[in-house]
Amino acid sequence: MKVEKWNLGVLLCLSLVALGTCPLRPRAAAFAATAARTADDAKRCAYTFLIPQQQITGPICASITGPQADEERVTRMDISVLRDVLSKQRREIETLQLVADVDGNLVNEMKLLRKESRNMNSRVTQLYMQLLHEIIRKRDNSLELAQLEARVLNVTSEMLRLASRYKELEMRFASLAATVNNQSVLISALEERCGRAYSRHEPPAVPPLVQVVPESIPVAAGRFTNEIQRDHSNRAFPRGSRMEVPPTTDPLGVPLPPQGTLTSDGPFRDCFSVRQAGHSNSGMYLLKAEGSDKLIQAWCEHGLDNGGWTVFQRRKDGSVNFFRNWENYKKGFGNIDGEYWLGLENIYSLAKQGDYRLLVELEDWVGKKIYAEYSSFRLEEESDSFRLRLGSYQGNAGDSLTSHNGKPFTTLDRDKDSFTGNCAHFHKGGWWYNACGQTNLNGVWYSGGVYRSKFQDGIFWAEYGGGFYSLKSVRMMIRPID
Ligand SMILES: [Ca+2]
Repeated sequence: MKVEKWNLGVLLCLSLVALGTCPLRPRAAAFAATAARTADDAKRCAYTFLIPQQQITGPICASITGPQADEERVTRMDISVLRDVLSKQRREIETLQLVADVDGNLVNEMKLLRKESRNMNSRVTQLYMQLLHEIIRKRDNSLELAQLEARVLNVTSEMLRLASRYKELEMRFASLAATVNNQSVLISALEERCGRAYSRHEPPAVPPLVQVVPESIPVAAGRFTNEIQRDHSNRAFPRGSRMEVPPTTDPLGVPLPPQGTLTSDGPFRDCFSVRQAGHSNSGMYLLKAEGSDKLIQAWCEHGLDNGGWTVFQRRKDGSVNFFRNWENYKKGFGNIDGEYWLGLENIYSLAKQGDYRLLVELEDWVGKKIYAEYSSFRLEEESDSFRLRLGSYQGNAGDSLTSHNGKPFTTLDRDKDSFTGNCAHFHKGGWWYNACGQTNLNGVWYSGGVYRSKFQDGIFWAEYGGGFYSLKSVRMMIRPID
């Protein structure tokens, strides 16, 4: 019964479809008749449907709205278009996927590159810093190098200079050595001749040694010493009979003179005039003797016995060689503020201006000062070899100079003494020798007092210490008689 009803419905439907008013919905129609594929076919209804036998258990619904419009129908073409579109979209999606994958790879790559770039940047910065450091270091190095080069150049030039100087000195040395050699030869020849001369007559003449005052030489101090010494404090030299003056003070009881300098005043006729002009400082002054055009630089001593003393000879430290020839003794030599000899010419000119007296000041190696004063002093002119003219003695040093009174001056190259040989050779200095004498204040400056030598060639004053005691300092000075 039911089957019949279903079949009836289908038929009805088909007929309605034929009329274009099939009540079945497209889905239902498709479901019901898979064979009806196209709209044209449906319109024609020329198909035979084989509907399976199905038991209808529920009510059969018929559509009351009628079939849908054609444009809303899904056709095979639509589906195919759709499929095309889908496949196209799928391809596009695949393409996009591909692109996306590629992009992703690119992004990763980009990230890696960025990271690498960052690393590279830091590396570049590091290298840049290193480079900068290197540049600075090299600049410093080049500066140092330049300095070193300059120093090397300096040292090289200095070396060259020294080398040339050395060569020069070597040549001079060679020349001096040759001179010395020649002189040695000459000396030996002369010695030989002397020997022959003496052997024919009598034994070689050596000047008689002046008396040594035995009691004046301290035994404990060591008798023979002429080595250069700096410490003389142990060289005691007591001389009992002449210890009236304390060792540390001046023989005339006046404090030691201060050092002075040459003033702009002057020239003066002598140091007494300097003193009278109001100058009370001892020092160098410019003098000009009456009747002479020659200016004389001399040391004026104003700290001794009211001052006004013109110092013409001074020994104090052995800094000046006094073993010199006539010309030197005539003109003068040495340093005005140190050891010096004013010159026989100058002494002569000064002393002939009036009546002068002479003061000889002596100092021993314990600092004791003694003096010998002569009431008058002058020299004869050069033609008479500056013969010494002395007055009477007074003082505490003993009179060792009177024996030289009236004697001409002798130097190593001008022998005017009364000895067979030249006293200046034996006593190593110019002096008014007799044959040869009791004193020579122009001898060798021996340090320490008692000295050892073949001849009495020290600065000795026989009456004070004997011939083998060399005084520490001496001064000879003149002043007009009051
Ligand atoms: Ca002689």
